[in-house]
Amino acid sequence: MIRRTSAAVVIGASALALGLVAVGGPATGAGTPVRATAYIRADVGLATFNPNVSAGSNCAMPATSDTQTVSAMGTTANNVHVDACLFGSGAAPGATVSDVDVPATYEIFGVGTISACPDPDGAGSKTAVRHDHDGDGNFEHCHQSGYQSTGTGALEYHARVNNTAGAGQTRVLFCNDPDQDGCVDEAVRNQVAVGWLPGSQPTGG
Ligand SMILES: [Ca+2]
Ligand SMILES: [Ca+2]
Ligand SMILES: [Ca+2]
Ligand SMILES: [Zn+2]
Repeated sequence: MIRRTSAAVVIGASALALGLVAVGGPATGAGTPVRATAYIRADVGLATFNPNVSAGSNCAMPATSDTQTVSAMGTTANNVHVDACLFGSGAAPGATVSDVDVPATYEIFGVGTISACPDPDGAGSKTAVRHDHDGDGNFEHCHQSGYQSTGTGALEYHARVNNTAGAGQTRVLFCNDPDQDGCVDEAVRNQVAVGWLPGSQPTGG
């Protein structure tokens, strides 16, 4: 971390010498993460609106648990939107978006699956991939090479979890994951939990 900080200062100084720096400090996205925050997004105004999650839930004021009725078989109707941020040592305590753009993983335990793991920059060079390492038909990993680059939700990491299998709990770990093998071995991590309530009679399936 000390080496990275020094490198960032050197880059900042050389850029300053060239007259390119309007504000101080390293560029957004540079640096080493020291803190992660995951939260449940209420999705106000969307079909997936989650009325019992605080509308203001974000990386500064995270809602960390939710109860949700299971989605009907074959649907993602009641999926839960889990967002996250990674912060470097220079981030303000109340920062609501990431200042570090590095590889991250969502990893779930319990029931359900990761139903969405969006590519952070669409056709750009960043990547997102889901894994079902144990072959049980559910995706327990979502690996992303960086935060969402542009648009609504930029500078945050995004995923969705879903469950059609019945009542239970999903624990969602989010972490900076340099080795892309999951969060259990990582120090910079955070989590949320979703409790799933039995639904009405499943349709289809
Ligand atoms: Ca891409
Ligand atoms: Ca699996
Ligand atoms: Ca790891
Ligand atoms: Zn994986």
